[in-house]
Amino acid sequence: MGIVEEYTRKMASLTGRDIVEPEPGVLVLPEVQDFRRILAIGDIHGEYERLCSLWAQVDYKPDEDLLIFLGDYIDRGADPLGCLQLILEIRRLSPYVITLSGNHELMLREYFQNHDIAEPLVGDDWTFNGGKTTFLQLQKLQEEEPDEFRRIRTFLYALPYVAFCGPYIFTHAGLDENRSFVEQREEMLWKRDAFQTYAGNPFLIVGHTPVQYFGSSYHEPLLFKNRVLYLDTGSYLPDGHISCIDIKANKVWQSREG
Ligand SMILES: [Mn+2]
Repeated sequence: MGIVEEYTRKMASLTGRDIVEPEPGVLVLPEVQDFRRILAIGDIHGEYERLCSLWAQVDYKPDEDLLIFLGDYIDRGADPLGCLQLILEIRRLSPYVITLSGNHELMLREYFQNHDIAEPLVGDDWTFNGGKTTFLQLQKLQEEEPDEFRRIRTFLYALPYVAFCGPYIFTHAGLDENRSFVEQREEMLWKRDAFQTYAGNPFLIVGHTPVQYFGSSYHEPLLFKNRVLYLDTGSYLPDGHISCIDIKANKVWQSREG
């Protein structure tokens, strides 16, 4: 059974305000009417100043809002650790702050399958894709504040891959609605072609592929006819932003220059 059919059925049997994890990596969230706003934030990539300038505008209300981070908190920008610590602070405010994994968090986890934080940095896919600053910040943290390092590490290893919420699906990069979760678990963090291949139901919200990929003049979240919304607005690009959308009201906030 495909992922959409399977979890649409599971959602139908849910009651109350529980968050259910029917299998590791999959979250089924309460219905949309339980929240005033459904907020999603796209790729961040270590851009701490931009994240702060976005967050200052959102006016997040822990008792009323559902907030979903779409992954890629680390790598490329100057302060990935600052981003992780701010996201952890925000997460403490409510159980309805969801932090999905991006492919960069996946690359980090794969790196540490073969390498140790206490040893010198080794070149691999992750470190060549912007992971160097992340590694060096984490290495310093491990030396100076081992408890804080463990808190961050625990966070990075416990990120779900996809969240279902009523008529919406949130994941980092894309999905194939006809395949099961296990058949596409990692691919969902890398896929770029959902704007061509996705059948359109439920509404799919992704990051990963900067809107600038579709044309250099794009800076705002991009909605395709097949109901896939691309929310990565090039966080680390010179003219890029980090974006937050309220899906219900179709309102967008973006980071200011910083
Ligand atoms: Mn990505």
